[in-house]
Amino acid sequence: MSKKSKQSSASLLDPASAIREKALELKFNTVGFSPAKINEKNQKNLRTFLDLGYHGDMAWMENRIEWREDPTAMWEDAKSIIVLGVNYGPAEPALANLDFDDRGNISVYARNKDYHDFIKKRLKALARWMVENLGCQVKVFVDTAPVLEKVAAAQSGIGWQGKNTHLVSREYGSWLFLGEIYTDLDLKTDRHEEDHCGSCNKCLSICPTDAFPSPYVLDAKRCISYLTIEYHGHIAEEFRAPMGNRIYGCDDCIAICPWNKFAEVTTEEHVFPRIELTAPRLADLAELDDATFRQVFSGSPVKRIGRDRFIRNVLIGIGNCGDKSIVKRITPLLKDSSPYVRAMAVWAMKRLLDKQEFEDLKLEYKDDEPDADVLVEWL
Ligand code: B12
Ligand code: SF4
Ligand code: SF4
Repeated sequence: MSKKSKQSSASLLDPASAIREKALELKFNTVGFSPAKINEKNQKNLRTFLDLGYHGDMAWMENRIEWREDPTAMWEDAKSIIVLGVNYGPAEPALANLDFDDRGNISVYARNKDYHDFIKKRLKALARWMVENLGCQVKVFVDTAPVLEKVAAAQSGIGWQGKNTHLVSREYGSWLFLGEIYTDLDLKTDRHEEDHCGSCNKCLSICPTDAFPSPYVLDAKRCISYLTIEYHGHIAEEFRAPMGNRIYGCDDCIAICPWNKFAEVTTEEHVFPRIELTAPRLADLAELDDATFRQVFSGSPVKRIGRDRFIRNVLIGIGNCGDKSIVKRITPLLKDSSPYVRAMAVWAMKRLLDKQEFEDLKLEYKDDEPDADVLVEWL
């Protein structure tokens, strides 16, 4: 019997085991199977989350709610969700950079290649294999589709949703990227995981912006990850000091989780930190123009937010760094073409200069400022 026909007959006998084996071969670290249903409690929670406006300006979360809460509304033949996790556990302590005020902290997942790209490729390879060997239909998703990925992952038994709402795994702690394959195969859930948070509250207490109204509930519009990555406007003053040097995303509530002591360091070279994205100097980042920003962040998820939003975040880090010597390097940004950049340049100046120096600067720049929001920062 040829290798292929041996494999096909094994697959026909036990599709779930064959899928798991193939997924591990394709460098997924963990695999689980969930029915293509979202339990009622989570359907209701999703609606409440949106009704309470916890999604902020992410209006796309209101689209296709019926697809998020019911996979068969998206695809009526869907019977199972195969949930796949990729371990991106860091080798170094994830929060170490927060101690270096003159450096920017980019969250662990964004220190090299964009995970969407390499995970999508792997999902497609697995899906193709399933079509060829199991004769089934498939659809693949990672992050951006109207899919409740953490809920599906918890239902598949690869982990549980912790009090920080993240999917926590006993083998990989907080460090799993998630991807899914919907299929018309009826695959039985063969794993189950309890909630192991117990009396721990570490993730809730560490949050710099107090983004958890209660355990298991995140008000995303207070979350630094939302503010630095998703939010297009001027970041409200109350969040700026707590942001510290977090210029892209935030890992505090996931890095603090005690279950990370069981996590393994990733072997995934796509996410090995690029040295220049690990602890870049804020002053150097502030000088990036559009072309150099694109060059430095080529292939990285950071590129998605564009230069202006990124420099907005960097200037908040600079306003928090306490190093007055940076003032010279950010002065040109008071005349930047983006009002978001100018506004945070003014705020950073206000934090770094003494009162008289700031007043002198105001005299020089304020009258030429055309934007009402930036004027508010001067005043
Ligand atoms: C929107 C989004 C965000 C938003 C909102 C986060 C959130 N918790 O929803 C923001 C921008 C803040 C964000 C941040 C991050 N994200 Co994000 N994000 C998503 C996305 C696209 C959708 C999540 C979603 O549907 N949220 C809606 C809410 C309703 O769902 P939920 O958080 O699971 O809420 C449940 C609980 O709150 C619970 N609940 C229990 N009791 C109660 C009571 C009440 C009253 C309510 C309202 C709810 C509730 O029920 C809800 C529904 O099941 C997913 C990808 C996807 N398509 O799923 C990635 C995803 C969740 N993100 C991911 C990551 C890695 C991050 C960050 C770590 C990135 C970073 N380093 O900055 C942070 C982590 C912040 C955190 N503590 O969650 C990973 C998580 C992997 C994992 N192991 O869990 C995902 C799965 C992407 C991926 N494919 O890997 N993210
Ligand atoms: S990612 Fe950071 S800001 Fe967002 S909830 Fe967690 S600790 Fe708070
Ligand atoms: S830090 Fe504690 S409460 Fe938060 S997810 Fe981890 S175990 Fe649960």
